[in-house]
Amino acid sequence: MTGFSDSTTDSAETVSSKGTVGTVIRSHAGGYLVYQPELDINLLCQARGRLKKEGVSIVTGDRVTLDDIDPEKGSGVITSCLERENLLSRPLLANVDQVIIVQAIHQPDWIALVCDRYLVHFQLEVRSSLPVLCFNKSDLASEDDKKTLRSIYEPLGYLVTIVSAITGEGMDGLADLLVSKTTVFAGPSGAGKSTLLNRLDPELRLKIGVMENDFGVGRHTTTSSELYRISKRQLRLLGVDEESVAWIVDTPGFGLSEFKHPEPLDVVWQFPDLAKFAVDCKYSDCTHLVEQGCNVLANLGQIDPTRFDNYTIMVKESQSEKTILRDTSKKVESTVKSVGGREGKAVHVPLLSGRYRSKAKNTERQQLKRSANLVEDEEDIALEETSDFDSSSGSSNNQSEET
Ligand SMILES: Nc1nc2c(ncn2[C@@H]2O[C@H](COP(=O)(O)OP(=O)(O)OP(=O)(O)O)[C@@H](O)[C@H]2O)c(=O)[nH]1
Ligand SMILES: [Mg+2]
Ligand SMILES: [Zn+2]
Repeated sequence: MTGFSDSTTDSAETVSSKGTVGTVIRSHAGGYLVYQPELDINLLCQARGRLKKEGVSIVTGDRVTLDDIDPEKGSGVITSCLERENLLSRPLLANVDQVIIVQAIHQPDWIALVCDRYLVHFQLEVRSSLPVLCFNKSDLASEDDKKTLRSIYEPLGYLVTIVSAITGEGMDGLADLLVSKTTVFAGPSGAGKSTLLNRLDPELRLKIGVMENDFGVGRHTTTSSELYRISKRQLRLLGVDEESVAWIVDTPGFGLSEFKHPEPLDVVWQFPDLAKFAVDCKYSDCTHLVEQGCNVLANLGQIDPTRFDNYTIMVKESQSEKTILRDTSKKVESTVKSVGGREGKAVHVPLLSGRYRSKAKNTERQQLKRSANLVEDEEDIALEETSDFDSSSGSSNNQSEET
């Protein structure tokens, strides 16, 4: 891991000049920890006052220019933030090269819908690279389980890697994927993300969850995000021969409300197995769920039924999210009304607040409808998100709110 180097005064003078670049590896109240590669040093930095005044936000992963570096004190000043390649919303993180979605094969059992939710989310968040699928706890899995997982996702174009953080199976292949990149490890709580990262570099000493029961449902052991550097030495131990480092980020599992939804008509483009038929669908506004003559429905025989079910659930969720947003914006509009004639002569006056008038029947009805929809949706989700290895594991896991 990164340590303070024994830099000389010469190098201190060199880096004092404007334009030295570093990477923010952690931000916290009152400052930023910035890695400066030429000095191989972590610096505790403040943002220049001007940046604060201009409201420039700096987040973990940002590349920043530095001034007034003092290697002895380990301090510096951030003078500007370089343009970002991308920005993840959760965790708030800039310049991510790839996302590895980690799921346990068992304990907790792998769930196809959860897997598809993570795929769609990160395809939307990081458009420059397809997520990698990493199935962990191979020590608990049968050869059939592993074959099943490969047979579902490899034909869709995803890279599938099967590992065990406990036995070390597949870890060298995983390390190869990280070279010279910034990689986010995401996935359900209890999948073993932190354990995997500790196996990649034992010096990280990330906190690991203690499994509650035999089905091992985790409870968000990881709560904040930071960029960690895996050293050349550690990568060499894992069989990587390139002279390079890797940056990795551990993240906590998502709650259901944290997944991103595309517009209902765009969900299909996040499912490559459906998209290849959707491009030839003759309707421009087709959800590919019910329409007569839809080209996706005409080719259902070639689509994995579980994937199609998951697609259906996500379109419906996206539709109901849109309805809620529309209802909310109608409510905002209806707080102003236009009085006093047509064209330009009308004035807009705020409506009396709810306190001063009786509740409109319509609003009440909408609110009731909305809560009924939500309850129905949540029940559907809870019912649907059960293990997809039921037959092999002999167990059935209800999906908890936090995945
Ligand atoms: N059998 C087995 N257990 C594992 C493996 N990897 C992790 N575990 C166990 O799974 C549990 C959860 O591991 P964590 O690394 O905390 O999981 P996480 O994905 O980081 O969870 P959150 O931080 O809550 O999102 C721990 O008890 C680990 O010991 C593995 O390869 N095999
Ligand atoms: Mg963790
Ligand atoms: Zn269609």
